[in-house]
Amino acid sequence: MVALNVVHAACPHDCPDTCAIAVTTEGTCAARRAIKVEGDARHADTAGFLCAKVSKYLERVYDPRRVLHPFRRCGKKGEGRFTRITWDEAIAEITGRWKDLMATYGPQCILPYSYAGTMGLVQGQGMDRRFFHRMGASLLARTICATAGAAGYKATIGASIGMEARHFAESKFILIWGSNPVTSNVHLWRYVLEAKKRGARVVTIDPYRTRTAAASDEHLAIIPGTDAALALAMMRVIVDEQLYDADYVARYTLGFEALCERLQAYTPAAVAPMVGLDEATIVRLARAYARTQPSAIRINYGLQRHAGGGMAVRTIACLPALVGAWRHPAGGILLSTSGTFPLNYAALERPDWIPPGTRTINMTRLGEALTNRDEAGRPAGFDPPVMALYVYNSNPAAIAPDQNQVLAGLRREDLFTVVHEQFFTDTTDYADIVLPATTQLEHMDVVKPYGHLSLMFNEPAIPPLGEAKSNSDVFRLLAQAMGYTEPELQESDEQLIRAVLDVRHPWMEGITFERLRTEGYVRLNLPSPFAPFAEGGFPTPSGKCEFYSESLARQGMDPLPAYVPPRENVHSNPPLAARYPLALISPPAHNFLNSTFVNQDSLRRVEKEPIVELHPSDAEPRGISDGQMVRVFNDRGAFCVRARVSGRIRPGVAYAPGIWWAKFSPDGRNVNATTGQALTDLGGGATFYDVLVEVEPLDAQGRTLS
Ligand SMILES: Nc1nc2c(c(=O)[nH]1)N[C@H]1C(S)=C(S)[C@@H](COP(=O)(O)OP(=O)(O)OC[C@H]3O[C@@H](n4cnc5c(=O)[nH]c(N)nc54)[C@H](O)[C@@H]3O)O[C@H]1N2
Ligand SMILES: Nc1nc2c(c(=O)[nH]1)N[C@H]1C(S)=C(S)[C@@H](COP(=O)(O)OP(=O)(O)OC[C@H]3O[C@@H](n4cnc5c(=O)[nH]c(N)nc54)[C@H](O)[C@@H]3O)O[C@H]1N2
Ligand code: SF4
Ligand SMILES: [Mo]
Repeated sequence: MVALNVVHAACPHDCPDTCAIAVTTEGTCAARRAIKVEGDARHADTAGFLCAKVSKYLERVYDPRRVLHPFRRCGKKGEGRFTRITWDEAIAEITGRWKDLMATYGPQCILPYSYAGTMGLVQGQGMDRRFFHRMGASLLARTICATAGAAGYKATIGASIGMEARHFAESKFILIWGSNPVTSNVHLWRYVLEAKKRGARVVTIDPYRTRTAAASDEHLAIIPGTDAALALAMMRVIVDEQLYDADYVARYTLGFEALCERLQAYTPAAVAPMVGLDEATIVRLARAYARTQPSAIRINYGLQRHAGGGMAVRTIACLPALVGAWRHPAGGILLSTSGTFPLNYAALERPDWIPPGTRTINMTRLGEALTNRDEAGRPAGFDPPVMALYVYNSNPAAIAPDQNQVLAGLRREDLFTVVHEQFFTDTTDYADIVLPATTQLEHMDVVKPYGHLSLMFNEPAIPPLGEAKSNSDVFRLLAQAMGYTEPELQESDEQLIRAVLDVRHPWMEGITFERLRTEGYVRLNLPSPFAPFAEGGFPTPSGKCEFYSESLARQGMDPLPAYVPPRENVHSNPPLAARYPLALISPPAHNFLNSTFVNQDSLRRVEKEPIVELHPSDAEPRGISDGQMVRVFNDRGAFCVRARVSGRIRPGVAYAPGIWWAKFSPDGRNVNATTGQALTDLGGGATFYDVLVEVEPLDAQGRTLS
């Protein structure tokens, strides 16, 4: 009889849901094979179902095109031609090259580059951090996704703590703001549907009629990057019409008078043309939001990928305190739950090993760092220059902004690039050495979610395929070969997990390695229902919800909520808009997860091909018809895709869902050929959706018609 076994796993992907997974295996020891991956029905929040992507996980794990051995480049950079080598050769070559470079340039010429290929604490931010800190490599500011919103939210609320997802089911009014949960947070959407069944009203604010917007009671198609102006006008109505909760404001907020002063400039009439909604709609929205308690806001990252993204999140985060929504567990706002987990990151990552004075390079500006040129082509002053890049958990050739500059950097003959990957991605094409990485089924981890409140254990279900090694295993080997003798660089995955759990905090009491491993996941010791700020207690310096932020003032920033317009927008930059009139946004495609899964045939078949969607009023004057090939371009670059013409996108906006690999794109470029390296106002974040472009039709031979 075949031995079947079920192990507890956790989805490692960059998705707020962090599903509890049950993996069924058959066979024993080295012959163990996974035969089923399904949702673990015991977990309350993820409810036993997985999204379309991860329910087909076995296709990914057992894909014959996986990287299963180390390889050395034999073609030109960008060609992706390799010959197989042994692990010993790979480790010796990498550490040999690093030692030589360090002798000439010092350790800061080495740049680690990683993001959220896995969100596991061990494989995502454990031994890698220890290793590079010990080495004294350049530090990487991991800003590509969430830092603007996190900084804005922190200024108002104090930390990434908000409503518990499950309480959305009892909300009476739900504002989905810059978020597309049907695609990117489906287990929250389940609770929204429950609320809707009980009579709640759901309003979605999004320039595109997403699946979420289409399923809402109302869709407000705002001009991208103008959300803070809308929130300020809503506050103005709420204050003018005395719809605010005066008692909550008096007890638990700071700076109400100053806020009222600030709101003077933001009448609904003044704001309406900026945001592209009517005055009456803004007034109606403000009244409904304030009067229908408990009201909940799901704010997500779509609206913070603009020049004023930090301030936009800060401003919207003021709303629930103004109307007293926090009094109820089903009222408030949810951005991310990540600040609710009081883990011991210092023990995990050993920041105390960072040599004083080590520089930090912002990952959003990878193109600039690799070419040592700013966007205008002037010397960028990186001293020492970046001479070696070690990429893991990321696919920068596809996902980083200003793709042309990134690729120019990756093509440098004198840049030594190592990429540790599960697949031959756009980035491995530029690698000198490619190393094979394990998948979540092949390594141990603990995953901290950002959409719910349980810590999740991931038991390895099967042994590594081929010669694949986990991130932590590779760093242990690299440490040995570099001659680093610290025992902390040889600790096991289990020891890393024990280190991060080693905290004295009431919310973590009793949450041990043993318990996580046995139970699969454990919810933090928080009261249920969880109403974090029902009686104030905000984790800000004042302990209150800060309409006025002294800490922003001290950084020389505006201490009050404000509207910081997009950099590239018809009102803020008319000369640029005259040349490039369309605002381009590129949110996630439904069946991909960033650039992950694009190479999985079953999922790519559903997405078909890269597209740009235009409103008929923008397509017609350009002679673009539905299904025609077009070129999307600005001063930074261009990409060619098929046009889709529909009323789902608001006029003046172009929608190009991502993140396609260049390899699967008609002209070897994706949307990031047009995005830029400019940063957000707070948090040094990326501004992927703050982009102006023009779109022109192509003829059947792919030539421009003009
Ligand atoms: N299926 C799937 N799920 C995912 C991902 C994926 O790639 N695919 N990615 C994961 C990751 S890394 C992240 S960060 C999250 C992202 O998930 P979300 O935060 O939901 O982010 P986006 O899809 O970037 O943006 C959400 C919506 O904001 C809209 N939007 C764009 N600009 C603006 C604006 O200025 N104002 C307003 N109000 N709306 C705007 C977009 O049209 C989009 O529909 O999802 C995660 N989940
Ligand atoms: N135009 C545009 N660009 C965007 C965005 C957008 O909305 N529009 N979104 C941005 C956002 S929000 C994000 S978060 C970033 C995402 O950028 P990335 O974090 O780079 O995400 P992925 O594209 O999913 O690539 C992750 C890679 O890690 C690999 N991987 C997975 N697990 C492991 C492992 O255990 N070990 C190793 N070594 N590798 C592993 C996967 O195979 C995959 O190729 O993209 C950003 N780029
Ligand atoms: S990607 Fe998100 S929804 Fe899909 S299985 Fe993973 S955590 Fe769940
Ligand atoms: Mo992200």
